[in-house]
Amino acid sequence: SFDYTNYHTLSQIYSFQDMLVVENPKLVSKTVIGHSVEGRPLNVLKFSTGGSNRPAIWIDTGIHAREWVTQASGIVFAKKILTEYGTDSVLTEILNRMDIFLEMVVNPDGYHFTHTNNRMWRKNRKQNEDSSCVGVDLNRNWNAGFGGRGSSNNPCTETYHGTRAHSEPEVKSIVKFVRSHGNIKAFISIHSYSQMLLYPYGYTRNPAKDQAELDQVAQKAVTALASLYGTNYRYGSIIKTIYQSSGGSIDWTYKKGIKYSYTFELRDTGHFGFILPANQIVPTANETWLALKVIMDHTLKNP
Ligand code: 0X9
Ligand code: ZN
Repeated sequence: SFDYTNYHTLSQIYSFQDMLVVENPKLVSKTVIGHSVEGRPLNVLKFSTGGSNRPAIWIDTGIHAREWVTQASGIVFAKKILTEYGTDSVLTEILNRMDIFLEMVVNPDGYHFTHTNNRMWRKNRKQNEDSSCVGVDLNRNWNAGFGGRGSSNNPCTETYHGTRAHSEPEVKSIVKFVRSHGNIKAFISIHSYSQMLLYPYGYTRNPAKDQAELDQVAQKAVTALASLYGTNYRYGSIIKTIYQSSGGSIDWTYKKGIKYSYTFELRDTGHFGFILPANQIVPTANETWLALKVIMDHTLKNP
């Protein structure tokens, strides 16, 4: 059986996804929403108990390659959804009326590269034109304040935004999926590290029109998270809580009308940073799951 207490290679994660589908065909299926720059599949797991085009929750992990605890937590979330359906009343109610989509490895080329070449790689693996520097920051490539402060037009930097909004297939595939689905009610993008729960905006100091509600739900979510092991999270808008960043995913989804758009920054606060020891994977995922259920439950109850 699968070892949730260790980090895994990309091919191990792909096999895990296929195994889940084989073992739970009534609850989970796999959709390939596109292909990465280097041609790898962009797999999304769909957790559903039926219906058609039900209101849905989107969760993604691994948009930044080196944030290994996020892809590892995505694996734990998938397993939890399957074991808690029918046993946990909150998750059961959610899945009886909504679908959950989980993209565990948004940036497969970058993730592979962190295993083979450079553990600290962040961006995708685009060969930029007129530059020998590789990669676009997939969390600066979205059409929300694209190209603004908190992103860079220099391909050699870690926050290079790319040539135009949605230029990168890893981003464009999600954009197309969100648009064609049309019924996504919460969009949660998971990063590490800093222990923060963030809501729009990142590109402007103008408050989101739903700021009061987003803030209340965030407070409830971080309280649930802390209830397990006492892990302390800060919460607030991206620009006020972490820093200005333009072209980020949840600013785009919020502007598209997905009210419950959130970004997590998982453990820790910098002691290990991106190189979080594997013995923290399961505790990190467990506490995060409690916060995710608060957001999903609120989404279900506020249609
Ligand atoms: O800079 C980022 O993209 C995120 N921090 S990280 O250290 N994981 O790279 C912050 C993301 C919040 N920004 C937006 N979603 N706009
Ligand atoms: Zn990140």
